[in-house]
Amino acid sequence: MQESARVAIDLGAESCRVSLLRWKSGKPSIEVIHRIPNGPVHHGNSLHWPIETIFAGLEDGLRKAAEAAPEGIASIAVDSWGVDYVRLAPDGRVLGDPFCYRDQRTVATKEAADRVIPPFDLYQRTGVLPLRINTVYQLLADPAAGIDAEAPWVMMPEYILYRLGARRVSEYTHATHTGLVDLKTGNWCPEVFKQLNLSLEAAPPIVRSGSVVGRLQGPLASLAAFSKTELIAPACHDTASAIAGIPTDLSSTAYISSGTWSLVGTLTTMPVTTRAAFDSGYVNLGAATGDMLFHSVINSMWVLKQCMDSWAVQGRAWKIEDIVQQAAECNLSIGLLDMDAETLMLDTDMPQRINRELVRLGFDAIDDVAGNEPIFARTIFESLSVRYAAALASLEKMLDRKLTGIHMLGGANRNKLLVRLTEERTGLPIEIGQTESTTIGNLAVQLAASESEGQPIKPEAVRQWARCLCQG
Ligand code: LFR
Repeated sequence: MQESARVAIDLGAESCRVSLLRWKSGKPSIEVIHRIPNGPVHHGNSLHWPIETIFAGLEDGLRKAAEAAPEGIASIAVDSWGVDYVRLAPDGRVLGDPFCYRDQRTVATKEAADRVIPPFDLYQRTGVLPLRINTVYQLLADPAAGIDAEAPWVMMPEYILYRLGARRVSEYTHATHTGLVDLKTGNWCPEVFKQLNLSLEAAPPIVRSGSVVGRLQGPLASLAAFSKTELIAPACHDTASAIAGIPTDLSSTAYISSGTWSLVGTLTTMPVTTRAAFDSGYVNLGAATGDMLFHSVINSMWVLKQCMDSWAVQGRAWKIEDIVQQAAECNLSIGLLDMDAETLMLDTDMPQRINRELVRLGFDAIDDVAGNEPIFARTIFESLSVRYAAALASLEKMLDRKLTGIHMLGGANRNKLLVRLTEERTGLPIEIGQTESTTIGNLAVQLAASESEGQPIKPEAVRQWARCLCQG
């Protein structure tokens, strides 16, 4: 009998993918069966995710998967970017489109929270840097937007699972990015909820990566391929899934997972919450395999994507491959941006934001006219590679570990220029990993869960499945 298929759903800030794993003569084959564009949308002055459009697109993808896999689909698992969540009405329906983390409402709530719990204290308790985007500051901002602070919430990928028939849960790796999980217990930190006057009852129970959280229900469940489909919480945080998808040992290697954000760091067995780690901008987040992701969260391709969107509106559309190629040929002396500048995290008018930043830092502005787009791109890549090198230098110092290489994942794999600049600035060789490592990690956790008989998944099993899927 043919081995059952499995579905991995990866929600991305720029596009969402439905991927299908099938087995042919014992060999895995993974196909992106459906892709839907995504991006935050403006409702008046605020930024949201179009949840109904996303869900409808995923349903289309799941129907395609059912058609393509007559052998049946054993499980579905969902991961996404971190920190955003959906609030639910008593009947389980969504209380409006969820906010996007870039919405500026958290500027005020973060300041208020910092007065109650100093950021370094919160860091020592939760391992999480006080990034404005974190769930904790968003939950605090809900009442001002007229949202009931007692309304139950659920993070985005767990919401998709919930809507497909699962119970409402918060998966551990993803929960750690909220800023509300106690590093010592791996559970919600009741003191932080209390000090910030947040409702602990509104938070979902935390479950381990690889937990079976229900069976597919509703109209899709009537399709033959979905008659026995389990819903699994993978590492619901996409970065944790991406790292779970790396088949090689990371003990002396750093990872750079590069997409909308770049995550630059390595795996550690214990959290590191020293002053130096805090000052260098390193977070400690849960990994699917029991250890910790210790990395810096760096604003990344968002900046270029925003520029490209703004040029496209003016009839200056570029393909990413073309702009990268021309950026590689720019021989100008170029300014360097501070990639952590708050203004570069916001949306709209990115070329102007870049120019204001360049001038603030003492460099010349770039004329925002047709033909100069690759200069903007080159400026972004140069600045990113400098930021990567700084992050890795402080990593070596903090861990007192010599790094021997970098494992690079995600979209940047296609960007030879960024790879070259990063090698030059860091002096480290780069091993190019999978572009879709998140999907591999999502599936590896599903496969490890399927043989764990309800027990915690074994790190070795996840790595073994990742190896198997990468070779497929
Ligand atoms: C990457 C990512 C990062 C997280 C950022 C915001 O997609 O999940 O890990 O810090 O998005 O949620």
